[in-house]
Amino acid sequence: MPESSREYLQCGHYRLAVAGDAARPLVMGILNVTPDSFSDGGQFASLDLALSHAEQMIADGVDIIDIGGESTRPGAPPVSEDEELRRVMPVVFALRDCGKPLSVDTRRPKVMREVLAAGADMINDIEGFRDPDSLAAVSDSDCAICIMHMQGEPQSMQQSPHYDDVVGEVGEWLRERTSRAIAAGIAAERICIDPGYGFGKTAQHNLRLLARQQDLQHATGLPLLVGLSRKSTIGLITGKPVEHRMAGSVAAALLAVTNGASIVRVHDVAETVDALKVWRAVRSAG
Ligand code: 7PJ
Repeated sequence: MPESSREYLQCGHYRLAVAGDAARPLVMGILNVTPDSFSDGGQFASLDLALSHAEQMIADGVDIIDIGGESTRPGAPPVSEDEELRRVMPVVFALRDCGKPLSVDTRRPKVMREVLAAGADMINDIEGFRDPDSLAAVSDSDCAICIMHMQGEPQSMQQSPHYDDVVGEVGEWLRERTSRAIAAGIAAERICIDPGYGFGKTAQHNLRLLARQQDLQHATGLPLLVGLSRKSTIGLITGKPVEHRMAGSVAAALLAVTNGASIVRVHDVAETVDALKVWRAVRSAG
């Protein structure tokens, strides 16, 4: 990983090594509590199922649990704030002492405030904290934030994504958003950035970003978090439906890490953890 990188990400009371000798690639496990989520079909909609899924991820070696109550798949209908809170809060309360940092995937300042008060360690906002109140909602805590790039809105983002220079534009946007976050009082060691694979991007855009991902890391000097797991670009390359994209997703996670990612957001925790162990063993033998 590049020398200019920050060595750790402050994540609530956790300090996660993300570069330097103490670091290894980290695995963020996806815990959806959305009845209409596009890849696990609401399988974990009930609290009990969500908690047993979390327990399994912990046993499998997850580093961060990312709890999401709003489906952001292309064309998904919006979920009300009350419904989002109703889905997410019980999971945060139940897992707050599980020993792993809890991230919450939300775009709403009110949800951010409530989950942080309940003990969440990280806010993962797929809108990159565009809502004017969202930076204020997180500035008074020591949570980590993930600033993700998205072109457009989830309902329409895949209609006609366009860039003249996707790597340059995404990098510039992330840099600008990061400056705003720092100006709002958020320490740089609390921030990671994400190119937002699949969010207002064609498969060609995603592949170009993945191939040149290191440039994004260099543009900001901040740790990169990336999510490619089961996404449609993997489906397009392999010709596989969403339930058969595990191997393609693990390959993409390894490439993402090779190209500078510090954290990979995945559905298949056990498989990704094993693949990264092999990756590291080879790396450290070099
Ligand atoms: C991402 C996300 C991603 C971050 C989703 C899915 C769609 N958060 N939330 N990065 N994707 N930070 O899981 O396929 O790529 S929802």
